[in-house]
Amino acid sequence: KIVAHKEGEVALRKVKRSIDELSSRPWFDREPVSAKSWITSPNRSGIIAEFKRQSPSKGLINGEAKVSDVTEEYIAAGASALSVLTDEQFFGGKIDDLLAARAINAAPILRKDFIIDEYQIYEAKSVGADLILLIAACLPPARLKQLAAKAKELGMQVLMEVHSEEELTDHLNEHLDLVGVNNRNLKTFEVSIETSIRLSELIPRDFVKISESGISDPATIKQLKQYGYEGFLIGENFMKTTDPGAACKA
Ligand code: IGP
Repeated sequence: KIVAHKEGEVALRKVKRSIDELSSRPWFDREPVSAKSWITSPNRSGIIAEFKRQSPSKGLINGEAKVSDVTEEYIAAGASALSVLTDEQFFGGKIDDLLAARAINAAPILRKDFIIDEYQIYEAKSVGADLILLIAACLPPARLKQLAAKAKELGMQVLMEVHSEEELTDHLNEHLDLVGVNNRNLKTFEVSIETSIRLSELIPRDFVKISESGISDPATIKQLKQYGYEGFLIGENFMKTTDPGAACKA
């Protein structure tokens, strides 16, 4: 359902703005920073702090927060990277949210969306994204690999998201930089940290391991570190408060 919706959305966006136009936008020529190095830096928390207004599982999370304020505060609080939802339909985000975050942050920014087409990768680069998300559940392995290669060609890094053993083993390829295990089942919305623990030993060492979703306390992060996780993608837990930046610090 999501993939079908995205196909339509991308087709419309392509009509409005060509890849040539995207390539001539101001941020396009910026050299991306390395998410891998920021996330593994000992001076930072490993947290990839997400800006998320709403979600299909929770509805409205935060309708007030400003993307520029929140992202700046996340980084000041020690976050290693930012994740900005750009999906409108399901998450109430927009591509300009990433642009606004880029304008005031030097830290790596993830374009968080359902990427199914090269066009969206050019679009990500044109607003200054440093890395993109590719979701194994949304893409056949050969297609995912092709899209990852395109992102690398444009100088961005790639985070591949998986939720099961099969997705992981079927989709691994040499163009990926980080592998994220989503603790949330996208079909049932159920969250279990055990998913990260179970899949940890199947992720080859060349990839930085990220645990995604449902993380709400420092003890969980400590536990995940013991299984080799270096990055922790957290959204709701921060965004549901009136001061997401302060929540990230705590
Ligand atoms: C953040 P949480 O539970 O901390 O808000 O989760 C992030 O992992 C989640 O937003 C996410 C997501 C996705 C959203 C993970 N994978 C794919 C949209 C698409």
